[in-house]
Amino acid sequence: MAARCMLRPSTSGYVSLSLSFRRHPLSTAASTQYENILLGTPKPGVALTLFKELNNALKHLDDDNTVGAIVLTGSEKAFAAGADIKEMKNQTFSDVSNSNFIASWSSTIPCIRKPILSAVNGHALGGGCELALMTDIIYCSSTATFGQPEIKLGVIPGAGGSQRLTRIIGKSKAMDLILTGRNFSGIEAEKWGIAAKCFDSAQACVDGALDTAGRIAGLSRVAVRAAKEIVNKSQDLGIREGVEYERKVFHGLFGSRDQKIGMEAFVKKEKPQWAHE
Ligand code: DAK
Repeated sequence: MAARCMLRPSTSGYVSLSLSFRRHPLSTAASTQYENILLGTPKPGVALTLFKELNNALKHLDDDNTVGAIVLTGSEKAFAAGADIKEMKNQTFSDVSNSNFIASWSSTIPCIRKPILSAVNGHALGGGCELALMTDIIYCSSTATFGQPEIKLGVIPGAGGSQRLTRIIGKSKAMDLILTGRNFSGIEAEKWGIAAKCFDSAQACVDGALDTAGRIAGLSRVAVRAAKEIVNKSQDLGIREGVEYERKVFHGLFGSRDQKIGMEAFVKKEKPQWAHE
C-alpha cells in the first residue's frame, strides 16, 4: 500500500490530494514530498495507510495562503479501504490504548479550517468511510461503495463513523448499517444526504469536486472560513445557541476588508477582488 506523494498547489487556489495504492513518479515541480500520498494537480490516484502524512499535508495546506480549498480523492477502485487489518490484527488493548491508535487522524482533520471536499470512487470502507465523513463535502460516483464493516472484524467504527453517520441518516438507518456491516452505494449515499452529489463516472466525480473547490477558492477566504465554522457549530450546538453563534460571527465579518470589498463590488456591479483579510 505504499505510494508516493507530491504537493503542488495550483494557481486556481485549490489542491487535490490523492490517496493511492500505486506508486507515482515524484514531480520535480513538487514543493513538498510525502512517502504515502500524492498531492498535486488532479490525477487518478491512490489510497491509504498514511495517517501521519495526511495530517501533515492538511496542516501544511491549511497554513498555505495560496490554497483556498482542498480535494481529497483516491483511485477509481478505492477511495480508502480502511485501516490496515494485517497491521492491526495482533495489536493488544495496551498497544492501541497506549499509542492512542489513529486518534491524531480523527482529531486533526476536523480542525482544518479550509474546506475539504472528498471525491469518493470505489471502496470507502471503515476508516475510509470515516475519512470521507470527516470532510466538509462528499461527492461520489455511482461506483462508490461506502460501509462500516468493522463489526465483521469483531470491532466497531473507531474514527467517528457511528457518530457522524447517525447524525446524518438517523439512528435506525445507522444501526442497520453498523450492526450488519453491510455496504451502501454512492447512489444511496446521495439519497440519504451523506453525499452532496453522485456522478455517473469517477472522472465526472473528481471534475465536479475540483470545479466546486475552484469556486470556493475564488471567494473570500475570510467568509469561507466563517461559513465552514458556523455550519460545523450546528453539529455541536442547539438551535438557539447556534443561531446566536451565527449572528456573532456575522457581526464579526463587518470588521473584515472582504465585507467592504464584496458589498462595494456589488453596488458598482464589479467583480470583487478579495483581499482575504
Ligand atoms: N487492510 C489490509 N489489507 C487490505 C485491506 C485492509 N483494510 N483491504 C484490502 N486489503 C488487501 C487484501 O487483503 C488483498 O491483499 P493480498 O491478498 O493481495 O495480499 C488486497 O488488499 C486486495 O484486496 P482484495 O483481494 O480483497 O480485493 P477485492 O477487490 O476483492 O476487495 C475490498 C476489495 C476493499 C472490498 C476488500 O479487500 C475488503 O473488504 N477489504 C476490507 C475492508 C475493511 O474491512 N475495512 C475496514 C478495516 S477496519 C481507529 C480509527 C479507525 C479505525 C480503527 C481504529 N481508532 C481511532 C482507534 C479503522 C478501522 C478500519 O478501517
